[in-house]
Amino acid sequence: MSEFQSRLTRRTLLRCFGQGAGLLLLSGCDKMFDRLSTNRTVRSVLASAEQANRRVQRMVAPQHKLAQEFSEKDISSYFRPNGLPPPATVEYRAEAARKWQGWRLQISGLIEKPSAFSLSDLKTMPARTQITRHDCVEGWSAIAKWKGVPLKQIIDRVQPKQQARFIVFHCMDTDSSGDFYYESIDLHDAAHPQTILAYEMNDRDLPIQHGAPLRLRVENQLGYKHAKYIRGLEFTASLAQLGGGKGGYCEDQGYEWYAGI
Ligand SMILES: Nc1nc2c(c(=O)[nH]1)N[C@H]1C(S)=C(S)[C@@H](COP(=O)(O)O)O[C@H]1N2
Ligand SMILES: [Mo]
Repeated sequence: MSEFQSRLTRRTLLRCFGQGAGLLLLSGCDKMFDRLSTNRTVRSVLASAEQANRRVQRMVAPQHKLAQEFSEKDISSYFRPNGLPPPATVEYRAEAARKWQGWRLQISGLIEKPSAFSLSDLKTMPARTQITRHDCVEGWSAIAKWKGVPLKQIIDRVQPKQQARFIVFHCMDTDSSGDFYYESIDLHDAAHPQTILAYEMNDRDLPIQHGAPLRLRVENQLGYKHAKYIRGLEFTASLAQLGGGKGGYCEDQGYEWYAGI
């Protein structure tokens, strides 16, 4: 890796997870993964430890375990916007100015009914509101109220094929090298009652810095799983063919795919 590339990677990581405390953590991680990526045995041990973590969670909670919900008085007065900057394209800004009238949530992949939903389509579906705590891997948390469509309803409408195992969230924001943010969860977590596609935060339209027009809330996992600036959902059987092959932007840089809390 050239010095320029390694600086670029480090800057990307910092953007992904913020600054300050993250710097120490991530520079350690960065180095560790440089070494680990050349060591296949260690990598497969790590991967199986991650699977074990998911298996243990599923054993302890074979049904859906609900994340704690809070009351209005617990809502944080400040909720830190984090990650990559909002999409900088002309199209994104123009759509924001038109209140997303031309934006569509495109749903593709291993489904019987490929679909596209407008924001008002989503808003006419039965909604769920929840006050939950967001935990970022970097070590900060904040509580907010989220309103959106349970992902389960979308799943029921588009009818996944037998082979579908994951939902990939394609986002509109990119890092400095032009790579798009993306994330994925399995169909089990996607059907969790608190997993919602949120279009409101604290009784207002989702603000741009928090992922307008639509973001994921997957309350049993860490912050980086909560994809913002969503443009499409893709149902897949595997994650290998996307991005760096690890199922998400942060995962491609060494973070766990299953970020259970
Ligand atoms: N599209 C996109 N989604 C993203 C990120 C990002 O950079 N781009 N950052 C993730 C991280 S690390 C966190 S902690 C949360 C931050 O959400 P917030 O900006 O509402 O605090 O979004 C997650 N989802
Ligand atoms: Mo995060």
